[in-house]
Amino acid sequence: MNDEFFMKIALGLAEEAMGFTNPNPLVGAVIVKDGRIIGKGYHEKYGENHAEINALNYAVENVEDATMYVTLEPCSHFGKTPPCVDRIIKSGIKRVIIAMEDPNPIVSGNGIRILRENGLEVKVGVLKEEAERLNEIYIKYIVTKIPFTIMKAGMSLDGKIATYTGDSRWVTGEKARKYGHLLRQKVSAILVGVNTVIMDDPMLNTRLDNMQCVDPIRIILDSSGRIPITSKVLNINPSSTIVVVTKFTLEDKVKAIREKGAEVLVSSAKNGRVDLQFLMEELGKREIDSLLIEGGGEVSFSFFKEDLVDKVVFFIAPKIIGGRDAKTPVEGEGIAHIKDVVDLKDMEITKLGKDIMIEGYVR
Ligand code: AOF
Ligand code: ZN
Repeated sequence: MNDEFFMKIALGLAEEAMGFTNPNPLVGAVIVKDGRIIGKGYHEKYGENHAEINALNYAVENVEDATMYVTLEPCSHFGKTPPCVDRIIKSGIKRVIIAMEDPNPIVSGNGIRILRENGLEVKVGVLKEEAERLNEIYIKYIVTKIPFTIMKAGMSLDGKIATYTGDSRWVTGEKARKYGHLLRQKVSAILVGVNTVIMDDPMLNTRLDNMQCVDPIRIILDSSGRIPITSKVLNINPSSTIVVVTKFTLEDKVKAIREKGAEVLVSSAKNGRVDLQFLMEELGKREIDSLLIEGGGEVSFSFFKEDLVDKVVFFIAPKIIGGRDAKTPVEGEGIAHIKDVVDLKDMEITKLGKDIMIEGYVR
């Protein structure tokens, strides 16, 4: 169908800005007249023009009587920019095709209503599922102010993330690891436990060829302050690192971390560990709309236990590692009964080189 054809183009445009708009949505718009595209635009960067305005500004012909395809309901409020609906109405556009309603409480239906009240023809719901998936982060954050949380793991077919000696480079292949970097691009922050920093000393930045990368904020859970002062996250771009400690961390260590240029967030404690509910609210306040959990197994289990995971992305390599002491993606004390386990839905399988990626959402 024609509407779906043009909406797909608008969705593709929206995706171009992945990583640059958080905590605002990814939005694309296409203007069509007599079956031809005469304007295209997307929300390129947080705080800048909305997609609709860019499409109007970049239009190569008079847009009067044309149709606009936009992946999110046009806004009706004065924010960083004036309301898009006013500009659309003024432009003479006749029809507006919208993929999804804006969950933002200050818009939510008002944009659609105003367009209709001004005599424009409005259709809502074209490629809605695709649009909702594209903005899964925004949809959760704008309503809850808690980050959308993705748990990621790379493992062998027998479910190990490393050998029993701790060797983990590399379990999955290059394509899967590249996809992992796309996930880092998509989110505002990456979170790991201090054991991962001690064992692997990761950089936790985004590395993608032929693409402008945005490095996420790095969050290290370190309740008793064991992070090595020499670790990369404290020495390379330390201002983007937040070390989350509790009152069980010595004042001297807090001072030493701060002297490196990283932030220390003193969290309330729960059973001697960082209180994750507190942390999530705190991150939400800092406009961190999304979080990628990259291990280890103890940290991942804690997030599941507190019901704080929204999505899982598992990369499975065609390898058997074995070993009763080899680490697995989710550890902790585990769950006693099958009736209580974490249930997933909307599972999707993609082949990435020799590996398989499985994505799903927590029910
Ligand atoms: C965007 N880009 O293309 C559209 C948005 O912070 P502001 O003033 O830019 O407003 C952000 C809100 O505008 C956002 O939550 C959503 O409700 C609406 N639409 N936002 O950043 C866009 N169309
Ligand atoms: Zn707008």
